[in-house]
Amino acid sequence: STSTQTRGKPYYVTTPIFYVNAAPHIGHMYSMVLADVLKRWQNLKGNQALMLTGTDEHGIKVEQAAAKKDMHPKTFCDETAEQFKELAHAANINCDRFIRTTDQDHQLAVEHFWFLLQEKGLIYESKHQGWYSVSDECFYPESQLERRQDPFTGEVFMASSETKNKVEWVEEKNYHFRMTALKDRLLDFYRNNPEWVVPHARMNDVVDWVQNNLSDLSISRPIQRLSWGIRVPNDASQTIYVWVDALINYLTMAGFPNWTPGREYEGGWPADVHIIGKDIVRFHSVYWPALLLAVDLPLPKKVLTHAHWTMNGQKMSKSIGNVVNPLYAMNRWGVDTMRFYLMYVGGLARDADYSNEELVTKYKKLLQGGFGNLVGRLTRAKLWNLREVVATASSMDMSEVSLSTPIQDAIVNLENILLDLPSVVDQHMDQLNPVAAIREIVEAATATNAFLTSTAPWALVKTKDQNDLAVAQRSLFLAAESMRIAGILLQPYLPAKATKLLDILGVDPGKRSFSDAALYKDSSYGEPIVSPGTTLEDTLFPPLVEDLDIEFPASRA
Ligand code: ME8
Repeated sequence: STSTQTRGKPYYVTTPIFYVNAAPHIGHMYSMVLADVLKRWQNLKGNQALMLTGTDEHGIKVEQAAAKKDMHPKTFCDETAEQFKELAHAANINCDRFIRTTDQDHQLAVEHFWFLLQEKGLIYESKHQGWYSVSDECFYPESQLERRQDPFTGEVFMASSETKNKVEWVEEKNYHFRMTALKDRLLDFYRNNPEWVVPHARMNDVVDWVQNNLSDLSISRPIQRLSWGIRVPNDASQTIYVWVDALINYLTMAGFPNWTPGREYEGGWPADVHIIGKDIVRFHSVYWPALLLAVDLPLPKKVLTHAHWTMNGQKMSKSIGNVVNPLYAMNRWGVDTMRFYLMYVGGLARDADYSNEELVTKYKKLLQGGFGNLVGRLTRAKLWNLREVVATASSMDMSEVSLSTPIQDAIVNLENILLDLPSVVDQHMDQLNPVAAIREIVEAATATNAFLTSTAPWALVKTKDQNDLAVAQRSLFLAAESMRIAGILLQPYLPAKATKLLDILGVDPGKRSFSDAALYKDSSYGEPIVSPGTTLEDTLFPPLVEDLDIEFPASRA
């Protein structure tokens, strides 16, 4: 991948674009932070990287939500899109574009894509009848429906057995995409790329579905039923299906269709990874590759699917309303605390239940008790000066120092952890597992705390013995190295807190890239960098508001 990088293809990561039918919640922030971490990781390694997020504004669902508020759809979209933008900004998401499907260049990209499909003879017109879910914006085959009853009104209705959302019978004339023509190519692609969908277990469902359920896809709606969307080129009586419109956003960002022949990759396409929730796997792993194959465009390299945040075991959802407002949560707990909690506890394979109690526990134990405590021990001790420790210990002749066996073993043990840490973290990132990666970093901090407890440098410096002093400096230096390396590796996760950590340690801002995260590579630090507006007394992980006994309303929106 390094060679493609230098040839000019930036790394390119996307989130889903979010429906603007309601305000954002923690689940949306989770997708954003995952993408942001992957992008920042590439930057840390010196690679150019692009990240895209944005809003999905067309379709029946949004049209109805606007009507409910008696607003013009565009005015309604402007308002909610602003909230998602605010979320991206507040969560420190380093996106290169916030796309809206109402953007002019996107509309042109969608129209162009439609022409290409038509040119290939893959669009035909026919009568369509089936069960449509407005909430999911898709048709379901009879086999995937169940009869449900509204607990309040007693009304009996048909619903998707997967999402439990209501469906309605629809008969209309519309355009179809001859997706069945792509069946063999899709199955070949899956066979040749068995690791395409991450985690792997979700790939099986995809293959199974294509083998057993693939049919042609209805890709337009009569304007009587949907007018809020992009018109079918040359047929003003039809609106393009919102999912076709939405998926193409990933190409719009990459500059499609205004590409210089031979240099198409410059805009980032093909995407390195689409990050999506497990609820939209079929759209991204069946419809999307089918559409791309149809017009001979390269497919995204990976689809990273994540599980859901639940609230008391139930999926958090805009329609149900059991949501945590991320802006409120960040305000209360801090931006990086939230990013940490989401990344550490969130599930790629399995759902995770959101809980403020757990958040507070993790904060205290891992951030305050881990990194905060360690950095405090290293820098605020009245017993030593970190700069002096680093300078002395890094040039120490160890053959002159006598180490007890337990201390010797403890040093070797921690050294081995730190020698491996950068590459272990990098491998997890390569496998799109930032959860496993951050857990390794946290474990290194835990090991470092245990190391300091066992070597007890604070006791050694008091004995006035020269050898004891050397041993103390030696072990403090190793602990400082651990924090320097962890601080560098944490930057993609906790951009502000990791920067502060490295400032407190006095690590030169020019020495904070992935290649600097090597044991004993840097001996120039130790003098704290005090940035404007802060003082040395500011703790890295201060007590949470919860600890201060201030009354706050429940965190629900
Ligand atoms: O599906 N836990 O938009 P959407 C974790 N517009 N993540 C969650 C979540 C939860 N409880 N709820 C939502 C759409 N998400 C389409 C996508 S893409 C071309 C079009 C996240 O507003 C998750 O990433 O319903 C999910 O896939 C996305 O929000 C869906 O957001």
